[in-house]
Amino acid sequence: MAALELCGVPLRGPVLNGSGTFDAIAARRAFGDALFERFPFDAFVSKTITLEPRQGNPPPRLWETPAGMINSIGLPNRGLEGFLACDLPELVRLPVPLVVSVMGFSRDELAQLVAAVGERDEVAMLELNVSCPNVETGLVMGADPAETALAVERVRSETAKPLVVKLTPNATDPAAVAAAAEGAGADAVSLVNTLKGMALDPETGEPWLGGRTGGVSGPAIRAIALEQVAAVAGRVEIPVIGMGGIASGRQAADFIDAGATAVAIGTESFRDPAAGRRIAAELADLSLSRGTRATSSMTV
Ligand code: RRO
Repeated sequence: MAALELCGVPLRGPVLNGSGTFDAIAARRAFGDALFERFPFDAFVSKTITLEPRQGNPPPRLWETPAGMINSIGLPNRGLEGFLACDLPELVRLPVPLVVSVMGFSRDELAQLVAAVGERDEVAMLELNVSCPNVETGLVMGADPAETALAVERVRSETAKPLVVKLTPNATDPAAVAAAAEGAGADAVSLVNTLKGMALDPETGEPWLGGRTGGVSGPAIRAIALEQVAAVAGRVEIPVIGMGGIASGRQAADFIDAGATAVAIGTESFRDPAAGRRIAAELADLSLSRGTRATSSMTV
């Protein structure tokens, strides 16, 4: 029996991955069927795809910070056709529901992606990534409530599948953006994407990252993420998927106490690819010891 439902999709537990932080296809190659037997997450969120293929940003793409990292990956992906032909057939073999993350450079592009991905039976939900910090235009739809509402309104009629809007912490008022997404028909919101950041090469004083700036993630941003999750959960009725530096069951429980229905693990999976399972087990132990935590039989 499913432990919870998220937007009507039964999940065996509340621990997801953050988009782009776990390469399930490479992990399957490395670990074989053992990956399926002990899959680290209760639903799998794909790396964000775009309409056209992208190379991503020039290297270097990562910088380690105290208790975190900065990435400037720049959305490398095969594009919609390549994803449907090459990645989707691999991802459907995963033993958990599949969430496909999409990002468009315009509302029409986003709508095209949502229509094409949404019609595939293998896809349980879609994530609208309106919050990537590493695009060359510098424009982030999700920084503005009105832009976010227009994007969600534009794509809403393209699919009956649940739409999860991924929010940026780089907004003046993330709760206002969440409310705008909800008003336009989003079924859930997830947050936080990464905080905009920068590192300089100590030798040259020039930006270290090939994309000059990047997105900060990991424990360094957890307190900020927790506050934003609490603010958003206090403002919307739809489920909230909370993430930002979660590295233990105790920390996952904090996000649930702050109002999240589910949590996602991101940077911690780079350190330990099995972190999702460990954190889920720690969270379940905490739930049992408390007896009442809402992860055992929740329907949203
Ligand atoms: O690919 C990236 O550089 C990236 C994406 Br799409 C995102 O949503 N968040 C992030 O930190 N990096």
